[in-house]
Amino acid sequence: MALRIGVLGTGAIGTDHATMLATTIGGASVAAVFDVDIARAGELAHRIGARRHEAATGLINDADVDAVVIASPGTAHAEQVLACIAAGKPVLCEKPLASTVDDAARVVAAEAALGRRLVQVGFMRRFDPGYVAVKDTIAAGRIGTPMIVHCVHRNRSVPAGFTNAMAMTDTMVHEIDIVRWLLDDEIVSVRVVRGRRGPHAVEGHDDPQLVLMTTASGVLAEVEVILLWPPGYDVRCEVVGSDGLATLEHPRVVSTTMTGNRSEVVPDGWKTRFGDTYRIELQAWVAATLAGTVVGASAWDGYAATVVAHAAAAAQGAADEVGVRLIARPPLYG
Ligand code: NAD
Ligand code: ISE
Repeated sequence: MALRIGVLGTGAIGTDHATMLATTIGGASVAAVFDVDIARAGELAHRIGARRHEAATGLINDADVDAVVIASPGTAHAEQVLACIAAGKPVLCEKPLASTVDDAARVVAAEAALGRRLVQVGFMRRFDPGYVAVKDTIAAGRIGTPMIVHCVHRNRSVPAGFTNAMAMTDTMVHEIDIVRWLLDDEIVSVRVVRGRRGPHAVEGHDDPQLVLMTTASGVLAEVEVILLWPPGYDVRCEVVGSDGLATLEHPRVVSTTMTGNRSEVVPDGWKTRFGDTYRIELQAWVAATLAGTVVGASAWDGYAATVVAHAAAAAQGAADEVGVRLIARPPLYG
């Protein structure tokens, strides 16, 4: 029988996830949706043949909902994940796990007290074929000892209301997770430097910013973050090892060669760049949930990323590096 899924939040990514779950993902059906924007939720519910709920808790506790996808804003995530844990329902929560370190720790504590994993955090890059190949290359020892990671995260735009801190907690948080995952290492300190403002920088944003993170084993991870870069959405990653390089290639659908010119399309945003990655992530989540297991980033990973992201936000205004302090990792997370 198909997994009956409830989707909380039917905005940009919630609509995409719900549509994919209803139409493309094997073993899945969308039973119900909820959004505080009732009209938006109703339109989606009608289009995909799901029911619309009046409240998030109603959807989570609905006996005809087996598992939940959370795609509401980050500030709503922790309470909704906690309600899923209380109801014993598997949940795929979009990043970030929580909007404060305390809330992320509450989620870890609740899941640890339950004694079994239910939470996957939507760090979809862990399912991206390119990032998986980089990880496999490192794990096979082909580049020797990893020493430095170079990352680039250039957004073409960010939504209205996006704050300077969100450059760390909403955008750079992807690099925090990917560095921890690629290296199987914790980040212990972070430093942020702002650069010369370009003509496109939004008022209140330090744009661009360079972030330098150090891991427990001493690897340096450097990230260029630009929130508004009109040429295109551009995500890069290169790991420098003692004996080689692992470089993430841009997924290329087509390149055109004309007289004297070769070109390829540049993605216009995360939907285009990672469209197939979200599909792979959702399929893996559904398959694992039906099998009674959990894959991908755990609540612990979501917690650790939140701690580092908030240290980075604190470092935006600091001259020195900011240290990262994690609580003890509960045995549930290995
Ligand atoms: P959005 O603003 O387009 O959509 C959010 C929706 O949630 C809106 O429709 C809003 O009305 C609704 N909402 C607000 N409060 C709610 C609540 N308490 N319960 C249910 N719904 C509520 O935002 P988005 O771009 O879709 O982002 C949603 C989440 O997904 C964010 O956490 C964001 O960081 C994450 N996201 C992740 C990726 C990724 O690459 N993994 C990409 C985009 C967004
Ligand atoms: C957005 O929420 C995402 O998660 C995208 O993957 C990221 O590139 C973007 O910066 C975020 O705002």
